[in-house]
Amino acid sequence: MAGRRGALIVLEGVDRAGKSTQSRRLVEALRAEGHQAELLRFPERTTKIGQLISSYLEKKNNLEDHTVHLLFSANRWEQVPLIKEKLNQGVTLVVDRYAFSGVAFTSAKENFSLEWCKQPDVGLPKPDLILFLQLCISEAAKRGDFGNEIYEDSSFQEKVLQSYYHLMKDKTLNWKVIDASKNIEDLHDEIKSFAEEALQQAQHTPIGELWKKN
Ligand code: NYM
Ligand code: MG
Repeated sequence: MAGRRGALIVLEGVDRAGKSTQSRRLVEALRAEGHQAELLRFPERTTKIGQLISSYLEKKNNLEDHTVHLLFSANRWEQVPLIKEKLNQGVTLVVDRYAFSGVAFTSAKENFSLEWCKQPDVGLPKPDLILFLQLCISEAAKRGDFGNEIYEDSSFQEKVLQSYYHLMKDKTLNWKVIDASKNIEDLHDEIKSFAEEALQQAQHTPIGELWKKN
């Protein structure tokens, strides 16, 4: 049908909550139902900015904390033309991390306020749905070792989780909290039904702007 846009669906959560697995599963399920759906992820490591971020995460080059925060944001902005084009073409985008990861991870560092961290991402396309895969850090740690990247340790992840809880108080956003300790299938079923609901609602609402007061 002409004019139908796709939905912008974001998965968030601490490392090892299952975001990547569930994002892929959701795209497959939506396609199987005949929807157009594509997967995006942030950081998108393939661009020039993404390569800088990737080598920072791999501890191959150090970057000043504000600088890396702005690079993560720039890495989202560089995809905005594509995001808008796809949504307007009717493609639903399932996004593995978005601005909420940006804020949660940087604000877990000393001397970074939530407000400062949000600013560079103000005005990004607003997600129609944010699925928060909730898992406590001790459970996440049981899923095997965290990797070798920067931020991958339990005490930092605990701070990240607290930052997410602050972000979730924002009732202008459509957060759905999901118990990520469930098995993969049950989690998938729950995520799929929230996604279907968001797809319906997106048809009747224009693409919004994240964190804009209006
Ligand atoms: N991360 C991710 C940030 O610190 N800021 C951001 O804006 C984004 C999108 O990158 N530990 C962090 C969270 C992860 C790390 O993500 C890499 P992944 O999903 O492991 O590739
Ligand atoms: Mg990771």
